[in-house]
Amino acid sequence: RAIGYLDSGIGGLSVVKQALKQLPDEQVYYIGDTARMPYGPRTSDEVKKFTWQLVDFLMEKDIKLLVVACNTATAATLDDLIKYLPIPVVGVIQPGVDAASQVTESNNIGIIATQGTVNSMAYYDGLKKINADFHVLQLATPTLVKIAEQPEKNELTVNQVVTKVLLPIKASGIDTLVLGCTHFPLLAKFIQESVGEQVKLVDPGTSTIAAVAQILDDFKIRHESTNGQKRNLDKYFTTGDQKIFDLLAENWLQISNL
Ligand code: DGN
Repeated sequence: RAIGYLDSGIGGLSVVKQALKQLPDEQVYYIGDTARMPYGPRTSDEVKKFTWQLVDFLMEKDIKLLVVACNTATAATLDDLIKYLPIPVVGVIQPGVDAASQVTESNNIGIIATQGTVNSMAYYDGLKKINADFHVLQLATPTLVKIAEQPEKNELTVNQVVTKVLLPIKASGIDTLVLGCTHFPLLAKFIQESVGEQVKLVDPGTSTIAAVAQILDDFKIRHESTNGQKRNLDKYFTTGDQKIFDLLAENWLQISNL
């Protein structure tokens, strides 16, 4: 049985990328709701409704574990999913919180995310719970989601936009920046250039997949090793244009013939 991943679009592929590295023997079923992205500006109820539709789609395919590879959907829906689904469910926020709390040395942590995630205060509250001395700066950066979804990217333009959007982060003196939207690792190179080398970037996808690995072992549902030869069984679905999606996914995951 496969592990199911969902996102509002292609962002969750940044989590899948970590899965292909850390769990090469696990089959991937992915659904991106590209037709209805972005989720960031939507109400929490609307995000919940859409997320459950994606979940139902994946559950029909008999997945053994669900990764909510979208921060906005995690913030709005994770508690319900854990409560009502008969399989293990992993979101991206708590693993991101844990990773950031371990990376920071100055206790000054920045979060870039969608408006929905920022409004939920999930990162802020999670970090404060670990250490009340953490200073947490949150910034909603919806423009970056749109750039990440663009099939053709002009590097110079992307660089200029990212630099401008992240000016407040650069000026804030944080030492750790959480990429609190799964779309952002796709822009990591530009983000790192904009905020400077002294800021460490945290991709919650990495620790999310480490959490998934732990659950697979705890529930004894990890696949036996096939040396990563199962890639042809993976399936990528989108509610939007399949050709554009495949192009972006192939590029990002560096898999040909999706
Ligand atoms: N990739 C999603 C997230 O991690 O929040 C949301 C992107 C969007 O739909 N705005």
